[in-house]
Amino acid sequence: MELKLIYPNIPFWRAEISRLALFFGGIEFEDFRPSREEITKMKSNGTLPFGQLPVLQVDGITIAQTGAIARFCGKLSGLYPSDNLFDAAKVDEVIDLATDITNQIRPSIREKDSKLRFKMRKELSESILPRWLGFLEKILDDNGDTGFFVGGSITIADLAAWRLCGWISGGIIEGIPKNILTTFPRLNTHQKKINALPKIIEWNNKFKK
Ligand SMILES: N[C@@H](CCC(=O)N[C@@H](CS)C(=O)NCC(=O)O)C(=O)O
Repeated sequence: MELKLIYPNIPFWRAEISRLALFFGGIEFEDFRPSREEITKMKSNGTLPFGQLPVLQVDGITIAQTGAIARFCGKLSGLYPSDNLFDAAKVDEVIDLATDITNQIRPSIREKDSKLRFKMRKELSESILPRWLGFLEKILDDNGDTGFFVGGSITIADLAAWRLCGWISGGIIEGIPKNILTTFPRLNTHQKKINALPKIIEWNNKFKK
């Protein structure tokens, strides 16, 4: 099976979840990271069914939507529960939550007026994100001391939440403090746990500048 995953050269969770799932599973794929010009071209020549990225091409046939791609890659790599409907649904829940949280932040990224943007980021930091991150914290809490979001081992839910929280607390979204996770002990520990996985270290080293 020939796999080509298409997303810009940034470690955003929407693409990293699938890139990493394939990497963890030792599954070969083309990690195509198009330039702006290439994206514009793909938007106009029909390569992107919904005009959005990521997309995954499987033997030349396109799958769009982050969750669909992630589940496909997770099933291939053994990072998506294959024999437990409940666990599979709980993994989906985390991925959908990551989408909801991203959608809370998105309007502030699109806002051109810096004053307004700052105001939006203040509200995100002080009330919106603490509330939504609290939902992620609760899922970890409900899963006991495994340290994972679902079941007793890593799934694509952990990859999604890890990269999402890494983005939110990474200091790159101006106005959102780096210490935003400190009041969420389970999420904090989860970040450290995933960061320390040998496969994650190996992956990060590949892209170190
Ligand atoms: N529903 C889509 C949303 C994907 C999405 O918003 N992708 C952004 C990049 S992170 C994009 O392609 N934006 C360009 C656009 O919407 O024109 C998914 O789940 O994959």
